[in-house]
Amino acid sequence: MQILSNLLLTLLLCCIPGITYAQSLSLELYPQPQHIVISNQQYIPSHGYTLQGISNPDADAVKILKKALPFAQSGKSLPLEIKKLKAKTPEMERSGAYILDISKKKITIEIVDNRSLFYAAQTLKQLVSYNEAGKRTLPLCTITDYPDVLYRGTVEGFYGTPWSHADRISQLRFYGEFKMNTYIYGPKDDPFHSASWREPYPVDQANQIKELTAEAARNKVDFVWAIHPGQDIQWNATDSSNVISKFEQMYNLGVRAFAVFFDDISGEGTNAAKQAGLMNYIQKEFVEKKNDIQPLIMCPTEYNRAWARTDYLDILGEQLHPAIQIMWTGNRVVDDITLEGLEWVNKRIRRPAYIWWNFPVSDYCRDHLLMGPAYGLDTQASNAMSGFVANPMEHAEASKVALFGVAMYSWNIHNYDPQLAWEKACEYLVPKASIAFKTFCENNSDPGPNGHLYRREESTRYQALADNFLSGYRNGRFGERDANQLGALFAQIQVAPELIYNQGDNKELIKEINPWLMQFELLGRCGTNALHMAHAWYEKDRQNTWQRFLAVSAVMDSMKLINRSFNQNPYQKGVKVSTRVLMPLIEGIYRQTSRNLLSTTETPSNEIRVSTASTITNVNQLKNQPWSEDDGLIAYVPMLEVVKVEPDEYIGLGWEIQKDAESFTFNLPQSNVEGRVFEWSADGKTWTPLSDIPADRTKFTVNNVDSKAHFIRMRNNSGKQMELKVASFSVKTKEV
Ligand code: 14T
Repeated sequence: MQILSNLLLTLLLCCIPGITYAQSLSLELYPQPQHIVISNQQYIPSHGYTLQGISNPDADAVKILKKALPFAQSGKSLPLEIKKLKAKTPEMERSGAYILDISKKKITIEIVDNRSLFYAAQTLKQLVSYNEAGKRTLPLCTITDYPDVLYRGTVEGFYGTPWSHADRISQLRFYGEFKMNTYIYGPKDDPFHSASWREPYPVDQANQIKELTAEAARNKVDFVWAIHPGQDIQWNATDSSNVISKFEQMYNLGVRAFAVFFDDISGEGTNAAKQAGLMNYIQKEFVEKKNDIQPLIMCPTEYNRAWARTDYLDILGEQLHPAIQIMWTGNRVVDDITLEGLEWVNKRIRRPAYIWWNFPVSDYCRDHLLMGPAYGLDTQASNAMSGFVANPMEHAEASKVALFGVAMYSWNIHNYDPQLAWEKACEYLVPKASIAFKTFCENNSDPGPNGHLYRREESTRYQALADNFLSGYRNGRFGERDANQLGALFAQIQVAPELIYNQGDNKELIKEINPWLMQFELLGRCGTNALHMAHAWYEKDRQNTWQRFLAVSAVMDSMKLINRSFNQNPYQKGVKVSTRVLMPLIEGIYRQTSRNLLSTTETPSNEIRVSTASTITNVNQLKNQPWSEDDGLIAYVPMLEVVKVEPDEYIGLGWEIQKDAESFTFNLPQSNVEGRVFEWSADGKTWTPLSDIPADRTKFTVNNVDSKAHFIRMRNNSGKQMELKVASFSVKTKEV
């Protein structure tokens, strides 16, 4: 009925001269409103406006309105009427829904709540433009708008350096501007959230949280404070009241929304019935008693489909109070979001899942930036989720590129266009050098190989070009047209950082991405030299080829230096740019040229020394886990997650014949070390126990490993499942 009458209205309006129905796209509103009826007329208000209608309209919204519109000081004025919205559909009853009508005689805003007025004001702000005479103009239109998803925003849930106070303030304002209403506070490395969850915050940090709740309220964002107690919680009355007293402290600081996270833990804390019991207790003893608190949120232990192998989710579905929301990352820890996957989990948890999207979080690929579009989100899923929050990078400003997309998606799902959102985000963040910034972002979006097997498109516009050019060059040709296009690209890349530095608008952003900007400039230089080098070789100019070869080598050395000097975290050290298409292209040209120069007859495969070190394991969860080799140290890349090792499964490393092990180090935090054996082997078939490892240590170094050893492993010999974390597992080797 509603659709029909909308249609009729639209048809009717189309018949009136001068009034047409247009796609909201032509209005350039972000996020895109649900329904717009617009005339092609711009209107210059003849007088200032005066507020009418409901008393005490939201002060933050009024502030925005007063900035956007001319307001009457005295004398003649136009009415800006604010009234209660009489909803005809359930969507229009949602918090934040509004109708904004601009006619020549008045502006009317119909609202559900304060958030509605605030959002209507944000939309109005975007509608105002200025004519040549500098006068404010407005389009005559009616906008009927509501969010597709009830809770939209972010979860600061990553490992690594938590966001700064200033970062968070800036985020909250950004969310308000683009109609996101949720910020879940849960940085893994805040001790008062996780490791020391029972302790109250010290005064200075408590004050900052108080400021954040106030800033959140001004931007109509729910500040959700999360606790992560699962690693050492005791299922008894003392710890139940410990959680409540911590929540009380947070309540007194202004927090009105709460979450409990049970992710990435092992042992007793993972019990579904106990978790549900605690959540229901909080619901009854805290939420229902206060009655000004938002619905509780929990992050389950089995928070993605790949890990949901037991009846854990069914127990939650049955026992958890229906008002409590359950978070979910999708089919895997880091993955796209599909309707099918949502329907699968919703059936089990008996409620629509609250999506925790692990993008653009980069705590598993810390040497990369994820600056690409937020894509891979099902546009048919609007009724299948209660919330959609994204876990960002520790780089707060840089995360806004993806978060802008999250705001667009969660407000208006079926009209979501990831590419458009990405472009608008770049223009919004770096308005004076948006082209340079887009160049930076489109070539820095893939995480590289990682344990989650999650990859993103990068440099896709140049993929075919790069492949063609390189295969031609390997076959003795020089694709001139391809080279010209690639040359133009590398020139653009080289100047992009300079343009971004000079526009000076967003200092914080520049600070965060500076090492990658430096690297990106070098990439441009390196690419240009590589193309010149290839051309010189093709022209049979050996001397010039050598000269360019040395130039490329020098730039590559500079890149290595940056890689070794900045972002030296213990996980994925360094600074990598454009690793998917452009860096491999340059390396390919370089390698081919070095073959060309060193010997014109030699077959290529001989001179690349491939390391034969590798991980050896039959634990499924570890099979994709990358390892690193640096200065003779062969190591698992440290992992954050709990690994389950079944009886007779093992974790190990192997290395090549030319190397001897000097020492072996492990750090495997685990609840139970019983039945664990460490073994070495020369051939990977017969194994000998490593003596002198104390039975109770989870951390140890063995200094005299047998020189015949080429494999070392830890095997579960207990007959029971074992849980541990791979904080380190490494062998120090030397060449023999
Ligand atoms: F709670 C969750 F929904 C969740 O995603 N937890 C963590 C999260 O804090 C982290 O930022 C994210 C991305 O690395 O992944 C989750 O934790 C993991 C999971 C893994 F499988 C960390 C490392 C892993 F290998």
